[in-house]
Amino acid sequence: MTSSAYAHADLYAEVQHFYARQMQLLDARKLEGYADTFTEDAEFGHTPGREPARTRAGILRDLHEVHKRFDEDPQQRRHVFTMVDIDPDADGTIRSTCYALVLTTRPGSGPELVRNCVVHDVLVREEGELRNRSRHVEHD
Ligand code: SDN
Repeated sequence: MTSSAYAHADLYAEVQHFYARQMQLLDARKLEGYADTFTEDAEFGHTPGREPARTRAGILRDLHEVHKRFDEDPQQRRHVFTMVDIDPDADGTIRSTCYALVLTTRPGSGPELVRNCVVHDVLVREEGELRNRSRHVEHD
């Protein structure tokens, strides 16, 4: 394979690392930290039929609302990103499509696969750091 085929190998590793940090923030319910990985004007749609959240503050409000249901139904969620395919644009924007497996484990039970998703991201760089400008999650 010519080197051009992996011209963005470093960027690919950086995106993977960004995703790992993002999902560990979400799964640890560090919702402010997770919201901080989006731009101020970001859009985030994660559930079919639910209006996407807009702006970082709106995303944080939405995540707190979605997580309220876990108060009555304690479970540990794990969002596992796989099959990451990135498409960097000349202007530095990165379109990224990947799979997200959403696993949940309730007290006394084994893990369950509860969602099989395709994630459509647009990533940008702010002050040298990757951030989501948009994320749209499709459920299989
Ligand atoms: O951040 C994500 C999410 C996510 O936050 C989700 C939420 O609830 C909050 C990245 C990639 C995938 C997802 C998927 C979901 C699923 C969604 C609703 C549900 O749990 O069914």
